[in-house]
Amino acid sequence: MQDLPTSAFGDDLDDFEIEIPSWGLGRAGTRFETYTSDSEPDTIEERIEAAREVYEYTGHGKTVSLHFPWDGSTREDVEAVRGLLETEGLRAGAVNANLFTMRENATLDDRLRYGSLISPYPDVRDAVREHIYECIDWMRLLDSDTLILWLPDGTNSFGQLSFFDMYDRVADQLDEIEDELRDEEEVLVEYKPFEPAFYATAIFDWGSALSFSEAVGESASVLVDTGHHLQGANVEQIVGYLSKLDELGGFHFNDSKYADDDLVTGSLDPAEVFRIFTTLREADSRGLLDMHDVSYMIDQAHYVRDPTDAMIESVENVQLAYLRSGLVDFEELHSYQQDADIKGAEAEIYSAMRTDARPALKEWREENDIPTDWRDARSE
Ligand SMILES: [Mn+2]
Repeated sequence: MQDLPTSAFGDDLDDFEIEIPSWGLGRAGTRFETYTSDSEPDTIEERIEAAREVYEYTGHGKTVSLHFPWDGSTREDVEAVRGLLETEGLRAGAVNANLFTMRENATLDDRLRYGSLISPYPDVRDAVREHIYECIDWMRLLDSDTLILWLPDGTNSFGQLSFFDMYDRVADQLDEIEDELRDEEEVLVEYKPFEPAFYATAIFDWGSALSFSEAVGESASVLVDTGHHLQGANVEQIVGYLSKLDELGGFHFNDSKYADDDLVTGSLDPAEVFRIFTTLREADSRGLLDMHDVSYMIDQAHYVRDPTDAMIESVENVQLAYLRSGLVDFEELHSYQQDADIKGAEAEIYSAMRTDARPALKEWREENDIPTDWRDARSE
């Protein structure tokens, strides 16, 4: 088969952007141990340098998603982060408020084990909201317009907390937080079925996230983290329905086998990434959304692989799936569907999915002076 040129795939890699998470460039741990060495980024300076490397080798990832207080705990720290990004030719992406780490103050102490916004302690809830307001302030300092909230909130037994209080506390406080945002700013509500709580999670699936994002207002939409689903969940269908409802705000890409495994995106199921992008392109072709307005991010943690290598590979897998999805002809597909021609519809999908997009990606890299073989270059 002849290699297809980039133009055959829609030629829009230039319009595509994906954010790199600062936290994903450091060494991750398991619940047993964190095997650190001197080789991986440790400080925020080193993580931002690593992000620049990802950008150099992939042509994407110019924006870095930040996590506070991991990336800083004062306004001065955030100003320093801003300077570091500028020095490396990068910019800030979404700001993530960390609602699960204890701070050196009397309020955000070990009572956080009972949750953040659903805490039974009013002073804890207030202090958590104050941290979120601080993150909104830092988001502006960084010229970012996106706040991401993932609540580490839930319970470990039926009866620990009323579902009704749980719902009301989340809804009321998200509403207050949304009121702080300006028109051009947005908050993405992320869901996850379990962990750290193992009985009931406050925002446990796309339906609950959707109910909160609809309740709190225009600035809120849902963030889909591919690893935040129970086994067998049809993520692309969730993407389709959220697009239809104009409630799809963004993505966290990663791959998983069992749960929130945070493996290299597309390493186990590259077809899922293809199906997600194909659904987004169809939504775009139907005028439901502009697929380039969706926030794409990688969210991974690596305790075996070199985190920077793993991040580059993830971006590459996303680029390949994105390109392949550009080959689907939705008019053709739709006409097969209308005729109940399943064989024709599947052939249209398989033809795109099985096309090797690597030559086109190589061509795009050459055109943009991006090294075409990072595997060799990084091992030198
Ligand atoms: Mn995530």
